[in-house]
Amino acid sequence: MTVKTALITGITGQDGSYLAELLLGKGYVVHGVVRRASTFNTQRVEHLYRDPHDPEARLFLHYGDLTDGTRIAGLLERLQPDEVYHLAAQSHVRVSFDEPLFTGDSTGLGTTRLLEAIRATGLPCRFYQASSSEMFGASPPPQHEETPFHPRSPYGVAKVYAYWATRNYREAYGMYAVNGILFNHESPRRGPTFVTRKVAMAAARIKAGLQDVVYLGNLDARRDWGYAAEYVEGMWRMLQQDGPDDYVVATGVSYSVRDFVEHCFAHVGLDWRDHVLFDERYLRPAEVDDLVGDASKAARVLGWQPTVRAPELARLMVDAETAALTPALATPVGMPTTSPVSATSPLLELA
Ligand code: NAP
Ligand code: G4F
Repeated sequence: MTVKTALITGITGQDGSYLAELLLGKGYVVHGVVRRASTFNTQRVEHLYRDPHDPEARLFLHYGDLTDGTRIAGLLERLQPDEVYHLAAQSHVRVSFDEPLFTGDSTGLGTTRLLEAIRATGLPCRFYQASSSEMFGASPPPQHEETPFHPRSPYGVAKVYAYWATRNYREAYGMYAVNGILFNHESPRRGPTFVTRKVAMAAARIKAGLQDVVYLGNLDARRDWGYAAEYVEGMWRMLQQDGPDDYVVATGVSYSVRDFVEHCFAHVGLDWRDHVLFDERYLRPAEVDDLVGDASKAARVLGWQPTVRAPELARLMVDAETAALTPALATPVGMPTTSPVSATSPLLELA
């Protein structure tokens, strides 16, 4: 049997790490693009990594940045992947209001750099674009593949551009290029400034007596939160079909931020109202009020279905944070190391 080769951009992120696990488990050789930083940013994949001199090694990492198209093209030409999963992006919505140009360059144009490199090298690979429910923005729920886009942030605008670039390369050049339109998905590996992880960390730390309060913004927004480990299976299935298409991946159920907070705090026996304070710095200039995905096409065509909903997600994320704080249980769920940032890092306050 031929061994397939995959290239993952954003392998150091939440989804990249789960996808790398999935593909290695299926026997793939996996190449990941890592951007250079002054600190190590590979914590989420360290448990998968083996010395490249080891004949058993099947995960290989390469420096590269979405803003450097020449490097991306060079990697594609050298590695000749069968499947490219393009997950890298400036993925934080609030930060995209602070850095709209960088977000447009990396999250938007970064996709065209990859597509154009694939076209120019003539590589017959399949391409996955990490599209987002944030593209629907103000369009009322439930949202599905035909729902008009109305993005509400520079991030959403950049993702709409990348979505259409993917469709355009499919239509213009016959490429197997798909958009996975994923609704919010979370896990213990979620970045600590996204609301679910921020709240799960706070609930565990407050219960342990390490802090008293957590500051949040809009508690009324509703999100369709699923479990990231399940969503990467949907990505893989999209690239195993006879032809390319676009798919929504979601649970079909939404909860408010307030609901999620309540589930996290109740799980450790606390009343959230005693510990949550408002800070306007966490509000966005424009908000996405209500996201509820209709993933019936993914269920019908891909046979993909989620099993974890927000209340269970809240519990498993709080349990992982509690375990990370408990020396005897120091290996957090699914992770070889603890959080990539300290829970008191000033960076946590920025978004
Ligand atoms: P994430 O944890 O923020 O990971 C983003 C990845 O992109 C990281 O590996 C990051 O590297 C890398 N990256 C950022 N800028 C880069 C650049 N200029 N060059 C190269 N790499 C760069 O995001 P995620 O939650 O795994 O999401 C994966 C993808 O799905 C993203 O495109 C996101 O926008 C999209 N998406 C996510 C969700 C969700 O709910 N999670 C929903 C819909 C769509 P560092 O590790 O060095 O920061
Ligand atoms: O966790 P969030 O920052 O995620 P958001 O904005 O929905 O974006 C995530 O999901 C998108 C899919 O729809 C992805 F494309 C994107 O890459 C990212 O993964 O915020 C969720 C909600 C928002 O309404 C926000 O206003 O929580 C609200 N919120 C309230 N207080 C907060 C906070 N969000 C953050 N990050 N921090 C707060 O303190």
